[in-house]
Order: sequence, then structure tokens, then C-alpha cells
Amino acid sequence: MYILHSPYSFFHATSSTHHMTTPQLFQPTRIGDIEVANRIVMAPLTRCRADEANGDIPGSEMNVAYYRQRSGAGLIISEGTQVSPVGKGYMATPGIYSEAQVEGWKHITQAVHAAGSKIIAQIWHVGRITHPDLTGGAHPVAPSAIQPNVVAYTHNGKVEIPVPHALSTTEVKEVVQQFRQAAANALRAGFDGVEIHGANGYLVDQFIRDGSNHRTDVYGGSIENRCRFALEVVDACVAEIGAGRVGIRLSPLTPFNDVTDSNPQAVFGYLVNELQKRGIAFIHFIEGATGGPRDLPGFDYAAARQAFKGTYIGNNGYTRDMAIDAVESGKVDAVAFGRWFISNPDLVERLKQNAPLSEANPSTFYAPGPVGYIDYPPL
Ligand code: 8OZ
Repeated sequence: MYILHSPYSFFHATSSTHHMTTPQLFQPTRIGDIEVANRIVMAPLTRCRADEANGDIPGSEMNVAYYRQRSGAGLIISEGTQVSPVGKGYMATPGIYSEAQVEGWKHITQAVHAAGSKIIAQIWHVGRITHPDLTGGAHPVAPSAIQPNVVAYTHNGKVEIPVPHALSTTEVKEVVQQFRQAAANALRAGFDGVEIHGANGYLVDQFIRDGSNHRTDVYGGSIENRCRFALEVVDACVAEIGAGRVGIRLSPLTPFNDVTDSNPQAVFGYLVNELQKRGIAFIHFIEGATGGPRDLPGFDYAAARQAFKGTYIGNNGYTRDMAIDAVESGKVDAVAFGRWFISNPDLVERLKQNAPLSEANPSTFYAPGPVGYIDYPPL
């Protein structure tokens, strides 16, 4: 056979003796209403490079270049974007509550779409994990007035986090509306949907867990009550943009940001069942400790995968082989990579080719400027 490159001869060559299959990880699918080119997700990554002086605005040329470079991902989940000024917990993280922020995000979503990928906004409220130096002077808020054993990093250096103000029942409802507005803003900014940040010890997680929620109103006490805030946020986003464009990130076992729960299986098991009833697009699980060991006891991810019929996105320390196997075996529908996407803008191509991966430099994770942000070379 000498017409080596005709599709016909290629078809015969592959379908007869050497049948080569592309792992499902690299094949298209749907995540809710969103069609994606592959099952590799870029995890949300705080990079602290928004325009803070002008109001926490994203969308500089550098920000656009960063996301465009990573558009090989089937789906990009944006860095956490705060739903209000007091929901901000780190320097120079972008917001999604002002018109200028919405305009800024448009530059990013347009660039990602032009490059053939999809992008959703991770909508975020840090709750007690902040300091007035980061919020324009506003006092941190939380389910209960319990100080976390965590420090904040501000322009004045490392500072102690104060005892937070416990939100009143009325104030909780106002925060739900801020998430709803953030979902509306995300669609106006050109995002394909939202991921509610329900993980890593921030506000939603602080409500879920009994270590940080000692409330005696309808938002505290029983498992149903502790999940009420998360589910009201989900319902508000679903009402605003539709269930097929809403997902949530959960980390049932993480100790990150000083969160604890006496029975993660019970509370997160209930939450997963309730999320299934609502038909949301996906649950994004950080399996184990965020950025740490995966094999912690106390939550059955396989049971959650069975209970939830939407897309299951797995995350935390996946290698190429783990990701391919997890999708092939049906343990997960998609895999999110965080750290590897920092230092390998063309991560999907490298995984396809089984090419070596570059290591990220942690000293540039949250530092301003282009170094360690847009200067990692592709293959
Ligand atoms: C690391 C540094 C700053 C923020 C998270 C949003 O843990 C974060 C975060 C992580 O989800």
C-alpha cells in the first residue's frame, strides 16, 4: 500500500491488525449542557494576578494569555472569583460582582472560546478565611463566631485572622443572592457555567461541617440544616442559569483551612443525594486531602459516584495512568489537573503523547507578574 496518508488506507491499517484506541480521557463528552473536546479539566487555580488597584479586575493581556495557553483542556474552571468584597481572602484575586469585573472576564472567555475550549467561573466566598486588610475593611463573616487556626497573607505580611462575625439568618439569605448574581454575571461575561466553591474550608464548607457551624437556626445543627446554605446556593444558581450549567466542588475529607466534621460520610452522603435530585451538571471531588494524601478514610467516593448521575470529576494527585484508568474503568467521567496545568500549558498534548512534564515553581504561584505564569514553554 503506497497511498499511506489516505483516510481509507489509514482506516484499514488500524482496523485490521493493529487496532489502536484513543483512551476515553482524550475523547469528547458532555458535562451537563457543555460539550467538551476531552475529559481533561483545568482545575481552579488561585494565581493572585488580577488588577487589585482598580477593583480586583481580571482580563489583563497577561491573564488572557495565561488562559489561552491552557485552552487544550476540554474544560477550564477559572480561578476562584469572589462574589462580594468581603468574600475575598487573598491578595489580587478577581471578583465577579462589579460591571468592570464582568467586562474584564469577557476578554478571557472570548479568548478561550476562540481557541476551542470551554470555561466556567468558580464562584467563591471565603467566609472566615480572610482579614479586613483584604476586604476593604469589612469584618470577615462565617456561620459561627469561631476563629480558624489559619493566618492570612496581606500587604502587611502574615496576619492573625480575627474571630468572624456570625451571619444573621437574613444575612445568610443575602449571601445566597450574591451567589445568584455571580451566576448571572458569569453568563453575561461569556462563561459556559459556574462551579460553586463548596470545598477547602471556605464559606459553603464552613456551613456544611460541624467544626465551624454551631448555629441554632435553620442553617445549623442537623445535617439537613448544615447543608441548607449549600443547597440554597445551588438552587439559586440553577434558577438563574439552569442545572446543566451548574456544578459544585466538594472536599469531604480535606483538613485544609482548619475545617473538621464528626461524620463526613453522613453529611456529604446526604448532600450528594440532594444534588442528584437537582440534576446539576457535575460534582468535582477533591479526593483526600487537598494537594496531599488521597487515601484518607472516612468517605466513600465510589458510592457518591453511584448516587450521582451527573458528571463526576475526580481531582487530587492524578498521574497520566491513573487518569486514563479512572475514566476507562468508569470510576470518574473526567479528571481535573491543577498543578500540572501551571507548568504545562499544553498538558493535554503532553498527556496524549506521554511526553515528559515540567515541574512547577511554587515560589511563583501567587507572585505578581508574568514569571511562572505565562512563561512555561509548550513542547
Ligand atoms: C491556595 C491558595 C489560595 C487559595 C482553594 C482557592 O484552596 C483556594 C486557594 C488555594 O480552594
